[in-house]
Amino acid sequence: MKCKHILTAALFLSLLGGTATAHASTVPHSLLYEGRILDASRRPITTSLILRFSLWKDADWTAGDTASGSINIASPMYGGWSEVQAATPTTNGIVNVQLGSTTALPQIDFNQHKYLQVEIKSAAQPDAAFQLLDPTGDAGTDTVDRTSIGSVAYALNAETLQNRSPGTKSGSILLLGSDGKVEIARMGSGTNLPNFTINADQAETDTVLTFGNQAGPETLKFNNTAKRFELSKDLLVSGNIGTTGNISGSGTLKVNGAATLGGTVKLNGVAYTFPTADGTASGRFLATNGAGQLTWTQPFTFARKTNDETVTNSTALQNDNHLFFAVGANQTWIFEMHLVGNSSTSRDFRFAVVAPEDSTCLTSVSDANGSTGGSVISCGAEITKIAGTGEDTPYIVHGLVSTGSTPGTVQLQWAQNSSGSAESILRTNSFLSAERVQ
Ligand SMILES: [Ca+2]
Ligand SMILES: [Ca+2]
Repeated sequence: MKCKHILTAALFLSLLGGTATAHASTVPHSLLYEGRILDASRRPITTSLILRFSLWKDADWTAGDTASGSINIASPMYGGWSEVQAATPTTNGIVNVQLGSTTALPQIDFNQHKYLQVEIKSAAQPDAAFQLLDPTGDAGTDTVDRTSIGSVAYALNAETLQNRSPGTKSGSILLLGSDGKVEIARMGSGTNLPNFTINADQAETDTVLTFGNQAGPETLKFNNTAKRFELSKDLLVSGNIGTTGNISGSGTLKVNGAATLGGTVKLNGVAYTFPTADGTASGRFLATNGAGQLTWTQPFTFARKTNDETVTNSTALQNDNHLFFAVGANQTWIFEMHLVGNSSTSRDFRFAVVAPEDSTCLTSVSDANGSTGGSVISCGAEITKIAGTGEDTPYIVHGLVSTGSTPGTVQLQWAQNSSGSAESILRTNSFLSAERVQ
């Protein structure tokens, strides 16, 4: 290759456009080539030209770098990029060409793209061979046949930014991993910021924080539709859990420790309101009013005589000292008394069971073998002539009391059926048991 008529008088190479603060993708990925084309008599060439540009590893053009007039892409010094452009110089022979406009420039690697080779030919002779635009004007004879790209193009591949280099040391510029993401190993263990926001631009409906682990990732998600946080697995809290709203779930509520509940408790759709204090004695039961209101109650009651009780010279019914029990309003009780009485055959017994006002009563009395007895169907009515035998004799009193609006006491009364000085006695440990049935 010879360059008899053309040589370069000037050559400039500069980066096109862009600013230091622009994002990398906004930097025009091209280089500006500017040269002044003169002929052998150093007169400007102003006719249209065809220029071929190529990048190389060294400055020395050798014959093997061209094969049949084309760039030999197999040459070990070839940088892997070339393009052909048409250009018409100005009247001074100045030509400006934007490299990369027909064939995109590669990512600049200065181990591969150190030198720019420029070749030209007249546009009027497109079939002619390209002529090397040799900086030293010897058509490739010496080892300086190409132009060093120089530091200008480093703007496309800067070694430093603000005097900081890419790397993994303190102060280095962070490099993205192969997937274009920050490598986990390069991420710090935390941030000094007091607040940290994900999905800060609110571009996504839901926000998900994922925790990787050996079994698989688990997530903490804010479900924007349901307006709630959702955990993909269990939650264990060492401290307390507080809420101003409801707690609901489709699973089983398990409490290994104590549970404190206030207000009502709803079971199987029924709301129960519990008493605000414990029962007044052992053995009390909770009873409902049919509307879920629970109260402490004593469905069974018991009383016994703690000493003998004696009546003489009286047929006036008197309260037994021991055999009575309390009843509430609107309750129904059944009772049974097992008595051991001793009255002479001439004195006998009479009995009655009294109850609060508005109550109804049914009472019967008999001895153990059924040889004497009687019954009444009103409260306080007397059952007379219950025969005495002159010795200890078992008697049984059965009955039912149904109260009205007045609570009070159901009381056994008794006396001699016929007055006399002989003692009529009810013995110690005679007893009653009563059961509330309504
Ligand atoms: Ca050479
Ligand atoms: Ca040369």
